[in-house]
Amino acid sequence: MKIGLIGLPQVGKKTLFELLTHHKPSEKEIVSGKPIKGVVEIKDPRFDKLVAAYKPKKEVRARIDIETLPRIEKDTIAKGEIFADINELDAICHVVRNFKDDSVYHVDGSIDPKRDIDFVNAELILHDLIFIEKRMERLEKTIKQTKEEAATKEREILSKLKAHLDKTLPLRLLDIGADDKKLISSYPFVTRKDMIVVLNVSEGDLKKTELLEQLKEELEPPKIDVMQVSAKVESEIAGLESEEERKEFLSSLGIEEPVVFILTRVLLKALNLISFFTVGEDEVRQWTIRRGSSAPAAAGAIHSDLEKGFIRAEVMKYGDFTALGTEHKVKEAGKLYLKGKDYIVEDGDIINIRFSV
Ligand SMILES: Nc1nc2c(ncn2[C@@H]2O[C@H](COP(=O)(O)OP(=O)(O)OP(=O)(O)O)[C@@H](O)[C@H]2O)c(=O)[nH]1
Ligand SMILES: [Mg+2]
Repeated sequence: MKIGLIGLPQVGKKTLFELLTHHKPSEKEIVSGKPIKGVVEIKDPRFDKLVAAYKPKKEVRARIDIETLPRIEKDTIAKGEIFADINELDAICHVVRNFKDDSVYHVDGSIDPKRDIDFVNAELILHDLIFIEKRMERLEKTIKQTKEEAATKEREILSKLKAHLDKTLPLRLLDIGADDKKLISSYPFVTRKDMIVVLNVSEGDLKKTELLEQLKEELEPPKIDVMQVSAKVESEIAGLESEEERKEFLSSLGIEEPVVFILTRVLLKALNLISFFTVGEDEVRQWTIRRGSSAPAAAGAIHSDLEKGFIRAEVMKYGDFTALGTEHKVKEAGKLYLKGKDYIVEDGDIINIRFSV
């Protein structure tokens, strides 16, 4: 899984990236004009509870790859470089500036999140449209020369997609049949990606949620999730030595949850991922899989041998575990379930895979 931070110049992409990954990009990385790569650890309070209960030798959080992409500008489409990178992503995080700071310039001279969101969305749609138009020109030629049936079929699908994009709607909203999906799977359509808007606000505005609520409502139809952070202040707090101090500062600013926790939730939802856990004295670990995955698929996320040799899964529900306190008590209560190949894993399952190789 890979997400990417995109946005206009000077909106806080790098600040947010550093905060999420604890990786400070080098000057070389910054000037390269290439995506800067990092890893973000999923923060989940359930994981911390399990670690407290098992006190394992090793604790491993689930991770998601994250990149910060070069800024989007008026001539970005013409240059076209960034879109190949966007195409590699599973989800796009659009960082939008809503902080006031006269020392940081804004390309359009004023702070207007809605305008910036519309601009970037329009650029993404335009990219997909231009791609389709070019592709259709080529198809027309092929059709004229060879009357190839596949080309005619492809033209038909593309004109359907084009009609949709012409209404300034992202392709993510279009139901595309399985066969058609296969046909277009190699095309770099960026508006098919899941999308999240991260509103970067001034620290004093964290408690103001009118704009956030308004954007949530407006961006629901195009299926874009919205969250609010103050990247700069959080990274300053993250730099403080003691946990105590960090907590105090966060709560004094009305930050109930650090951004990583919020982002974790929003991200997993956008990517349609759920978590399951493996536990023991040696290791407590969180894993992510697509919602709707079967127990053998979960086993496969751990190791391919576990999927191949899958016999059954022992499953504890996270809620049962916290309610009863120990694995032993869960078992006594008859709530350690044995599940077969058809079991669909649920969010929060604590799983032990029985297998033979
Ligand atoms: N006041 C304030 N400044 C911020 C905030 N977030 C980022 N900045 C500042 O804005 C400037 C740009 O931040 P970056 O994180 O480098 O932004 P970017 O989007 O990577 O910028 P480009 O790479 O130029 O597109 C820096 O001076 C940051 O310190 C914020 O929440 N509040
Ligand atoms: Mg940057």
